[in-house]
Amino acid sequence: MRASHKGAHISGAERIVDSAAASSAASTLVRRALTHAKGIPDAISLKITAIQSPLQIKALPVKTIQANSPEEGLSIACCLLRECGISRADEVIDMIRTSPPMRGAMLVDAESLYRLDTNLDRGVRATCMDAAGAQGRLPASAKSHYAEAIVLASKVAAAPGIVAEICISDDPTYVTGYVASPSIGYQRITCMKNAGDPHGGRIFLCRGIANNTAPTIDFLESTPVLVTDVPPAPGLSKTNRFSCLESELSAIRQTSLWREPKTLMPSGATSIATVANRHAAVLASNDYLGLAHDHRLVAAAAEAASSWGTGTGGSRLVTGSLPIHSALEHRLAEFFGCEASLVFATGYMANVGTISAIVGKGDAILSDELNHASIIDGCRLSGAEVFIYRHCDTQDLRRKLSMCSGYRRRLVVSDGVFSMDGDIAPLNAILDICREYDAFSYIDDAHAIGVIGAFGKGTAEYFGCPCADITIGTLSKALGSEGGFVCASRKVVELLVNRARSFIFSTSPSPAALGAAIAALDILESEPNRLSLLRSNVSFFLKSLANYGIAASSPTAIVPIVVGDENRATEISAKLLEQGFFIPAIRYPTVTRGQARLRVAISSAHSEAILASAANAIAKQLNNCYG
Ligand code: WAQ
Ligand code: MG
Repeated sequence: MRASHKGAHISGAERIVDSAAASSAASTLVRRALTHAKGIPDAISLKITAIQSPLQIKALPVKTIQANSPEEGLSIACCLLRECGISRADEVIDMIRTSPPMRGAMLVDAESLYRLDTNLDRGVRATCMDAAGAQGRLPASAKSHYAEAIVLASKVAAAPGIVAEICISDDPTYVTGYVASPSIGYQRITCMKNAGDPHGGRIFLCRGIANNTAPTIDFLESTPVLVTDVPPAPGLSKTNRFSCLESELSAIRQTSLWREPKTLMPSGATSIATVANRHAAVLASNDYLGLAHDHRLVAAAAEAASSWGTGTGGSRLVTGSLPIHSALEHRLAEFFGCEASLVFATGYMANVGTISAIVGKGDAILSDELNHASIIDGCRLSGAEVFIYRHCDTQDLRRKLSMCSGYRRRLVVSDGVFSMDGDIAPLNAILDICREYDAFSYIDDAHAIGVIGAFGKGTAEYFGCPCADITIGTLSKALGSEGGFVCASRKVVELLVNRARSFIFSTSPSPAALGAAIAALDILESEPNRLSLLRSNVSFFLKSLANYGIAASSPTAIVPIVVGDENRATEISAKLLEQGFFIPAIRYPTVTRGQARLRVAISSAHSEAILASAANAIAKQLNNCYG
């Protein structure tokens, strides 16, 4: 097949197939002609020739060599040509670099470097060849450089008198070329020219045929050849393909921001585990009420799994909504006193999906500077204009919001309890400001639920004020399960079902997680003593720290102990683990640079003995480091 436009060549390709497959091969080639990147042809010529039993030739072995620049690639090619016995290899490289555009290859004598082909504008064309079997076949439209080149090079290497071939593609986007010969095989070189350079060429180097080139040219142009055992298209070798990642990784290592999860073997209780092979008290978990190991949650999860299965099989909109999904949502709406609720697979998804569904281009978001990453990501994804106000600074919020009257919608977003600082957003003041400037209010109560408020209902209950228009919660912290949820009006929830992409395109939470969450809400309601235990644990821990002269405060379960330097925070955390306390160091980007800290998470499951010894160990470490 040859396709052209106004006489100019666009594309060409050939196939060798059984006669029975001729018509389908023909239509494949025509389709390719019509969809070639170089343009739409005004003429396609298709020639079908009958051939008898083509010669079978085994494909050359393939190897890929990484080159980082055209200079490097060409010097590798030069070395490979020398390996093939071409002593004037550097002159061959010059020839191919300066060759005029041709449809075929130069046939060059390896000793004299004279051209032996006679049509200097065209060169010699290797044709009448194909890969045997489906492997290595041309895709219908796009040309596969490798698949074509390995077939051509394998035929050329088998031609009488040919000792080596060098090739650079004339495709400006394709910089990989090769040197091939019967002795060295097919050696791909990943960079032979700069991207964007349309220059390419081929040289067939030969020996001993200067007086009679006919058998060689005849073989190249007219002998039917099927190339067998074509190796599949090679990627670059792994080491090369991933080497750019390695430099990124080593950069992270050097900035002392390297992260690696520690293996944790639970003991059956929230407060104790084996962490990185060390028996340790755990002061890291958001399981604030010690429910994740409560036998009633475990039983509820098991029961839900046995009734409803372990997985939901997809998004609720596609594969259906289980009764246990709506059971939990009714329970959540009832517990938090809102019209409706919607469960997401994670709290992260609840934030990302909800924010980007509620606001978009033409809207304004006012976001506290210390909001959780999932809020930040939701804001970015929404396409709304984002204005950051100073942490819990209602004056700054009001000033910025007052300048947003020109936007379609305004949304004020804040954590209820800030995840790395443990302080509480001034919700009542925020609600007043939202009312004044006709803005939606949005509170993420992930670290508030099960922690603050008389019944653990979060920030609104804590202040005794109405809920925000939209409240986000998670099932995964004080509720000991997994997943996120939204509490809002029915309208908001209906909008989310239709617009929140993290809801629409995620598999819905598993029955086990939902069952455990329902059990957790029951316990939260029936055992308010857990909340008071958590609170007395927090104040006991703060008092213990104060006894060592460490000023820390928190109205919630999160006690940040700011160290500052990232390295030092990591070191202290590692030392504490050696002494049997798992207290993570929190660093940038979770907190501002230079604000690295130990984040102590208190649970009702901690004993006072654990808290006292943890305070003691922290004090020793801080004194060591400061001293
Ligand atoms: N016979 C002889 N020479 C040819 C032929 C042919 N059938 N087709 C092209 N040439 C010459 C012509 O001068 C071109 O300018 C030059 O070769 C390059 O041709 O493993 O795409 O078709 O990934 O652009 C190498 C693949 C791809 C490396 C080479 O060559 C790999 C390529 P192109
Ligand atoms: Mg080309």
